[in-house]
Amino acid sequence: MTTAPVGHGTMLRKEDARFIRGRGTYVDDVTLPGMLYGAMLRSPYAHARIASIDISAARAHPKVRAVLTGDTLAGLNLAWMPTLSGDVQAVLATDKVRFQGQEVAFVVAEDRYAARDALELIDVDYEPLPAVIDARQALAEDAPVIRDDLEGRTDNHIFDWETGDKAAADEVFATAEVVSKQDMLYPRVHPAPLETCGAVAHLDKVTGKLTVWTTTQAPHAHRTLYAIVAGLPEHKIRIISPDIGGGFGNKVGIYPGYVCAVVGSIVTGKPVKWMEDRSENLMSTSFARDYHMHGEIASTRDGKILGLRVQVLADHGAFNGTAQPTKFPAGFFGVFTGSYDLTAAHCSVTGVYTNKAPGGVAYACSFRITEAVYLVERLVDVLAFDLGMDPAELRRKNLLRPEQFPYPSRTGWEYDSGDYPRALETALDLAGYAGLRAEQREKRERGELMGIGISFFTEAVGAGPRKHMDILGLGMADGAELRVHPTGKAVLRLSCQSQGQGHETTFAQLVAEQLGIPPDDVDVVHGDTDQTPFGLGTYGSRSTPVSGAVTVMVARKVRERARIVASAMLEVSPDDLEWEKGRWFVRGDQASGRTIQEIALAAHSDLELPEDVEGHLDATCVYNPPNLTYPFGAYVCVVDVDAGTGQVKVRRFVAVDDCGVRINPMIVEGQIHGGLADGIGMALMQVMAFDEDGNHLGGSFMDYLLPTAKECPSWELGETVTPSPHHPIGAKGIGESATVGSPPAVVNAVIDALRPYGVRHADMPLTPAAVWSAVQGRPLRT
Ligand code: MCN
Ligand code: CUN
Repeated sequence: MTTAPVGHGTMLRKEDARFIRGRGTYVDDVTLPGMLYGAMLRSPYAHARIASIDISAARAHPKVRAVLTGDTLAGLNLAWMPTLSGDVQAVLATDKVRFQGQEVAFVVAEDRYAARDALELIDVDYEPLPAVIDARQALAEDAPVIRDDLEGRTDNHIFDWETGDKAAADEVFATAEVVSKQDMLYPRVHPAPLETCGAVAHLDKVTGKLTVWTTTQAPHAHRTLYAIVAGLPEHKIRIISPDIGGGFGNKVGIYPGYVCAVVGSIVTGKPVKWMEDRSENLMSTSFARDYHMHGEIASTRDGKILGLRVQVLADHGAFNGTAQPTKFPAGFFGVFTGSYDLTAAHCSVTGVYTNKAPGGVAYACSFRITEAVYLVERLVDVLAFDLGMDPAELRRKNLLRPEQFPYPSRTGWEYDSGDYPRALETALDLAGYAGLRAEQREKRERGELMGIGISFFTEAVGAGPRKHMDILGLGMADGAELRVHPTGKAVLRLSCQSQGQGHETTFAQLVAEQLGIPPDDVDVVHGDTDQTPFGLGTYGSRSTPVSGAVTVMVARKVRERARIVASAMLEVSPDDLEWEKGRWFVRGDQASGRTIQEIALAAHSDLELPEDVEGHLDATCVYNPPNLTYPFGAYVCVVDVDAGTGQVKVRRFVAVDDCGVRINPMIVEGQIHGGLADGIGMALMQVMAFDEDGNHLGGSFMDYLLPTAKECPSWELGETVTPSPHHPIGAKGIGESATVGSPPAVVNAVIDALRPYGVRHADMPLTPAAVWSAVQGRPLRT
């Protein structure tokens, strides 16, 4: 491994010094004097009316300090809170419970064990109601109405949304030589970070300031939401996001437990910690996907793809709590035309309520691009199946060509840059595609099942632009502040928030590259609203596209300030100075330079500066991106399937990613490794399943399976580099690419393996039972 002392390039992660020694500070490590502990009582029913709640016995417990119910909160006008999608969600249920695991009462006690014990003393009288579990039944005439709290509500419909040109798509389909159709489900899954969600809330009665240490990917957005919900001014609220043990989208929203910890602190006058356990995390926090999709693809007989038509039924659970920009109720599903050159496309999405946990994005989703990529990549393979064509050949024929960029998509997106054929060829070469097909032919003759799956994806990451994208009215921009100390050491303050992505390293590298100082001389501060500039945080792989851009800009601003100081030092006009990494020098006189460290010190000295120049190098910036960045990639997966047991073994996985310029290649590869493992998890083993009464069947890691090293091959990575034309260093996001791109590659490989049985499609997760059923011609329905 090489180490680059300055600038971009692989260097070990600074934060690992504390993480691998167990020295991180996570929310549950925060301990305050006099701190109390909260525990949440949750509904055992998916749908039930609450007749009464008796908390007298819990209150009488000697260690209990407070018991909150929906009624207590209603008195404070806090029983309901706004969701990120403009709906409301019960903090503690007042009228009904609407999913199993919903929050009903909150106990604050002197220790965790007493708080848990006291939950058992609460007596809730439930009147069970029929539950809506299957989204396909949600709009039935006789379906129970879940959200009768909303005025005038007589059904479970949330929204209808469409994109593309319906008339143009219908015309293409009416005349197309070939139309292939497929229903498919992207099952409900969960981001399942190792650290569950929690908060320590402390309202200081003297200063009136509320401090919340909490698991959040977006501290500033959370602060504004607390301000709105609690009616406190923002400067009286401080959100601290300490080390985060994985987010994967799970920590974007605000959960009832956080609000209860805050109210618990207000009521008791003490700090209150609430930390959910694994089952609570899996059962009640943001799920992901749950998209029932019907896709149609039109093409010529020789495989020129002409159009796509898609209908989606989106299961949003009991409260519409999905996190995505306001104008996009289906997230960025609108990029479902993927990486292909086609004539017309149309899609409609209908969102419905069901008696399941709220949420809807999360799990490295790029705002629903995961679902979109899965849909189009399965459809292309279904078309290849119907045409009897090689799936690599079919993609080759239809991928966008480099000269089409910037490419205006059929659904209104502008792909910034790409060289798709090169990425595909690189992946096929690395995989040895022709050789694999030859091996597969031989194996098939011997009756062995081997499959080769390809996927090609395009993502749109880095939300803003602000004029198109906001969350609850907050435009999607980010700030950065760079302070340079007299000795030339620097502090970068950011609005985004690492959950394991290595920001303390890569953002230091960005500054180091711009200023020509060692990355170790740059301290990165994030995750504390009192110490960082406003911005919308980390999700949708937006940190590099947005915060990364503003970091480069603020460092360049510092460099320009340094130029003015250097010109005073050297007694020449700033125009006569030239920059070389780490120093300004007089053009034509290399020896004349001043290093950035010398300049920083001079800026704080008695050096005479032009009147309009303050005496330091510090700068701030806000960045409102002009467009998203569009990373892409080509994946090839090779599987062996045991026909007798239905067991799938992923034997090889080749991933060629293009995220433009890479700041730290090692970190980028780590992001890709993680995402590829996610893909194996979703494709082969993960689903949040429910029985017909709405009982959650995946409340532990015994039932909801995470992939381990045993299920993963040794990843084979390749790369191409197509810079983003509008990002200051040409970087695009990478944090979700592999999670987005890998599930269809795995599924396509398994379906390819099952070709001798005539299998054309089967839904994820392709567990041994699902594979076996598909082989029997009776695909499982989740
Ligand atoms: N990077 C780089 N060069 C690039 C692009 C990125 O060196 N061209 C680096 C970045 O500087 C950063 C990392 O790679 O250190 C990821 O960057 P980016 O793609 O900008 O993604 P974010 O930092 O915004 O991270 C969010 C993304 C999301 S949305 C999910 S979900 C997810 C993911 O990151 N959650 C993760 N990866 C995760 N990785 C870990 N370990 N933990 C999570 O919770
Ligand atoms: Cu959608 S999961 Mo990530 O954007 O935090």
